[in-house]
Amino acid sequence: MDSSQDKNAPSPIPTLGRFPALDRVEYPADLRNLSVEQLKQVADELRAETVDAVSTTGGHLGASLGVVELTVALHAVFDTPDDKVIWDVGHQAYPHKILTGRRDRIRTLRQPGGLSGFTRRAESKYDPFGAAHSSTSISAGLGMAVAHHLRAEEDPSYRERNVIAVIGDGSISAGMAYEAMNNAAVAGPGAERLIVILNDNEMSIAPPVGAMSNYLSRLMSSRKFMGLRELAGKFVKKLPAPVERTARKADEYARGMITGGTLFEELGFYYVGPVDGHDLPQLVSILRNLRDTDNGPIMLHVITEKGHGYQPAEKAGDKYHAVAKFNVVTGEQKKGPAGPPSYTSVFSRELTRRAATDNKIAAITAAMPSGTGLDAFAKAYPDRFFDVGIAEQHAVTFAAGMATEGLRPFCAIYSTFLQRAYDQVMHDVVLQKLPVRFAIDRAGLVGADGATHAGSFDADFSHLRQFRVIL
Ligand SMILES: Cc1ncc(C[n+]2csc(CCOP(=O)(O)OP(=O)(O)O)c2C)c(N)n1
Repeated sequence: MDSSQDKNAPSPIPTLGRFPALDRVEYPADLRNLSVEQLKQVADELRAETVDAVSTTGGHLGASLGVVELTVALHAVFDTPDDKVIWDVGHQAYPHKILTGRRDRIRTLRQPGGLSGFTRRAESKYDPFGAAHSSTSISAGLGMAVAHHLRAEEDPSYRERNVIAVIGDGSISAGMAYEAMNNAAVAGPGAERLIVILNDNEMSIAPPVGAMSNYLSRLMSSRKFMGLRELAGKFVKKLPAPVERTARKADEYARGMITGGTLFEELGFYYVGPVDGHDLPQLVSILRNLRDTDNGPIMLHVITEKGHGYQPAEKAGDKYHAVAKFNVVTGEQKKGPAGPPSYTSVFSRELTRRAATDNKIAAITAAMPSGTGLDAFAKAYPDRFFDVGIAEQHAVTFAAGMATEGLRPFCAIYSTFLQRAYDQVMHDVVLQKLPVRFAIDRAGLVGADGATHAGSFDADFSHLRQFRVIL
């Protein structure tokens, strides 16, 4: 999507030097009596403020720019912080932080003593759940929704709340997201207040991989954007009686009863979409409908563009996923002084070199081909390279399976994300004495990303040597 031809195109950056609309919004309540036109101006200024702030701190820019309209619409429609908005991973929450009383500290992002680059419960009551490792939002949101119901049963003054989990198309590839969806339809009363928003920008850090990603692309291309007319059919209950029958047909069509349901409907979700995630007026009216329906759990499929509204980030989604400090006008990122070769580059070069003479070597990443240095290996040996998506547990056991058949798999995973697969390391690799090699990147303390990204348990791997697993 080129924003210069887009009807929802935000004002070009960096022409905005002042932020008259944004200046009047300290907390989400300040959005709730604004017209849609005024909200649009807030969104444009919020985008410019996000670019300007991240240019001075570095951080996750692309994902944040993609959800500016969604952030404004969510806070305008829902009664946050009592209604809960959970941002999966949390790396796209910079605009959310600006609108929730943290604008004055937004230029301390990722600095010592400053705002976290992710959501943190300790930082704000608008962050109902801390994140940084992906794919936790549906589980946490479901837990909150069910808990609200139980508490309301006990205490009649307690009001049940909407819970909104915003999850990306990359993060929904992880097993944990499916475990949560599998449970949502049967979790009992309260679960109907869960709204999952699938933020589909057809990007993870790298282009997303796997059957789910292909499925979402097909879903997107086989259906035109859902407009307000189709949406009306989704909410039959709210329509006057004479139009109900026609609307019910549209509802059945939209639910997939006539055309064949979506995967989400098969799992028991009420699927709505796809909708244009940069069309603020439409987002506001869709979210208002979802807020007032009892049809949940709901899956709202929103299409966005990573980096939307800032050309350098639109053009190179991968390079602007996370950025160093940069020049707003040119988009040029500041390079630090050259240091000694990194662990990543040495591993990348050496593995690629050895694979030339050893065709049993295979390499596995969980959605981080460039971060782990395996992109070079992928180019040279595409048949022996496997990006399994955000699926660390699967990556480890998949490698173990390969090792049983005589391959030499190298599993390259950041230390912090390997925490998710400790059971697989122990149960599937170590106890069976399978020669899987782990290249554990970003070990130890990592700085700006903070505690969630620290490889705090690396030292514990030393005891695995007794099992003669090569580490
Ligand atoms: C368990 C885990 N593995 C890997 C990562 C590294 N990571 C951070 S963001 C990201 C991509 C997320 O893609 P998506 O959910 O589509 O969100 P987008 O950035 O496109 O908004 C990855 C792989 C992580 N945060 N957590």
